[in-house]
Amino acid sequence: MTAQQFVSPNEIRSRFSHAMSDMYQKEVPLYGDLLELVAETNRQVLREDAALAHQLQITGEIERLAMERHGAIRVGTADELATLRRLFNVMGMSPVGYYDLAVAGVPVHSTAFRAVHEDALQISPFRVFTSLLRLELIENPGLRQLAQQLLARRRIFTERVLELIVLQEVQGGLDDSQASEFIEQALETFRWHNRATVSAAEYQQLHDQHRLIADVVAFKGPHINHLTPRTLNIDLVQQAMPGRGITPKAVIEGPPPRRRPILLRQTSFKALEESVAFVEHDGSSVDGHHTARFGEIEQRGVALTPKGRALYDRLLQATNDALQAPPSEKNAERYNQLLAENFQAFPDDYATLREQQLAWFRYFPTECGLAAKDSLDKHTTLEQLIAQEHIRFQPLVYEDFLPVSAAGIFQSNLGDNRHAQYNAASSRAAFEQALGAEVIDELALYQQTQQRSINACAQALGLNALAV
Ligand code: OOG
Ligand code: NI
Repeated sequence: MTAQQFVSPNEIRSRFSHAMSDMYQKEVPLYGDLLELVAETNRQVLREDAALAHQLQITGEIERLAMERHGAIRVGTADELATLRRLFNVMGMSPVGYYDLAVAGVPVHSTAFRAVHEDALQISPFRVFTSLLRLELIENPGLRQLAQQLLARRRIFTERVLELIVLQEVQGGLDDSQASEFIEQALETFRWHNRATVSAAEYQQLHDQHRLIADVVAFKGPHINHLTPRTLNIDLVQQAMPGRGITPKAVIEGPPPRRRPILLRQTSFKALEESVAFVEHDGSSVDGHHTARFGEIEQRGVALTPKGRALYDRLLQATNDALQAPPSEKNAERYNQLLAENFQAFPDDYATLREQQLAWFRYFPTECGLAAKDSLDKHTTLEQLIAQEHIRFQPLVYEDFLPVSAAGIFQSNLGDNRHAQYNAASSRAAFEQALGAEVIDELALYQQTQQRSINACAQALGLNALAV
């Protein structure tokens, strides 16, 4: 078979992302309502903010906006995680970033599977936040053993999807009918099962240790627990949610509202209580319920350099220190006020963010730059070209996640007010060993994208090279 007959991984990802969204809309109709609300709000924002519409046109983000979403899953073993890595690789998704959530009281560590090149992200920015349960953090040895046994018994992948993954690895791709079958089979792993694999008493034990543990261990597979569309104005959507019968969490995670958004702001509605059947040891069923699946929205802003990220982390930490308690309904107002005050120290215009090297940007030649191409001084610098308006810059959108925000999302949806403390050290090496690969450093990806845009400017303007 020749490469021409293979469906590109980008197309498989794009098709899979749609199939996943269709499945989740059927499983959780409130997600469909949220999609509608976000689409309406995005249309309104684009109508009212011509500058933003123009910016998104230049970067191409406008074309991917409606299809932009992330999902989240949780797995229990190294084998499951390593096979997921191979499954996502078929769709051109690689593990990017390491997130340790134990420090925030959630016994998992995570990565995000996503496309890495801006051209691939443009075709489908679909990402999956994937967490591995840290069984070693279960204190009770009997319970740890029960969890291990349950996980060792289950098979979260269909036989056929495993064959198709191998086929893809051997052939180097999948043809159209194999790709369709792969999508259908891969979807099965993420489907909701309302029949638990444990008895009601076992479920209760797992649940009492940590609700998350019950969610990972007591079911047949890693059901997708939310899918998140991207909004251009999260405050508007948050305000409109109650009118649609959707109750949002108390505070929006991430930075405060700004003229120029940075990183990522997220909010969600509480997980739904769903009917499940427990399976007793005599084979009979017992009715019960489980809460795990929810809806989330996010607003993405410019990606930050290490220097910008350090400033972000510092201001967020200062806010939390001043609040002296986890953000909740009770202190939401004070939290928002403290957050806004602290973040006054973060420049809020793109020119300053760029000059101070706090954020990443993409550079584009302007019409007048292209027109002046033949008369440009070969030794001209990027800064001079910007000053002459021969090159302009646009924010490079953040494609990743934030550990403190992720922990906040986890906690609010687990209804977990206990805020457990885990002292175990962050274990990126152990995570990578389970994954069977190293995670990619997201900062290197932003730097490469920025540099490619500068190289493209140099080429379009007939210059040798340009430095930042
Ligand atoms: C993942 C929670 C984190 C995000 O967007 O930061 C998350 C989970 O609940 O499994 O989805
Ligand atoms: Ni999420």
